[in-house]
Amino acid sequence: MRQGIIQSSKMFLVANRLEGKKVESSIRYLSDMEAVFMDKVAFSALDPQQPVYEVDCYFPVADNKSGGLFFGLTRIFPGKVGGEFFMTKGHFHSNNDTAEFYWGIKGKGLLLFMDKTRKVWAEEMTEGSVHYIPGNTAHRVINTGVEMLSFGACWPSDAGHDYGSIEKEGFSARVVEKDGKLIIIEE
Ligand code: M6P
Ligand code: ZN
Repeated sequence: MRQGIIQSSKMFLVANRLEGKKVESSIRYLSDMEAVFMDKVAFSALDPQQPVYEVDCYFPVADNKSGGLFFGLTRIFPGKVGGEFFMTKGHFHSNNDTAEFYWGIKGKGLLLFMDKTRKVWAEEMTEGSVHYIPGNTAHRVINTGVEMLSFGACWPSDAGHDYGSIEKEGFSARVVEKDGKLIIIEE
């Protein structure tokens, strides 16, 4: 666990409980997310090595095994590309009809849902908020605040990640700041 980036005592508690467990950590940089952001000119002016979010995952059973659960801790840096806030890539589950819990730990954001008909809706993510993501629903978290947004996740070990359609078609809504106000632009 990279203790240097842990921002709050609550985060520390969660991270501490992962100590000694087999944790797999990954970082997504701007360079991994070119297709995600709308403003290509603003994107090209930014440092591609800027981290957008980092994830620590605890996989107690083998990937794809049914019956188990996985646990994730995600931290999204504050930042924007043009007016658009930093966010996760977002995904459906490969095993489509599997659900997930997200919960807010620190910071402030929006959890964006999108079903297979591209209908979108959102829930506010704050410290202590709990979110149920039903099956067949893509999910993405957006950091709308000025500090790190940290959230927990728990999902079935046979859910899998399907990034394909989101990479190709994106979500049907974007969250941006315009004239100091947060707005959701729908397709
Ligand atoms: C949560 C979980 C993980 C996911 C991570 C980042 O921790 O949903 O499964 O990988 O968020 O989200 P994404 O995979 O969409 O980049
Ligand atoms: Zn998921």
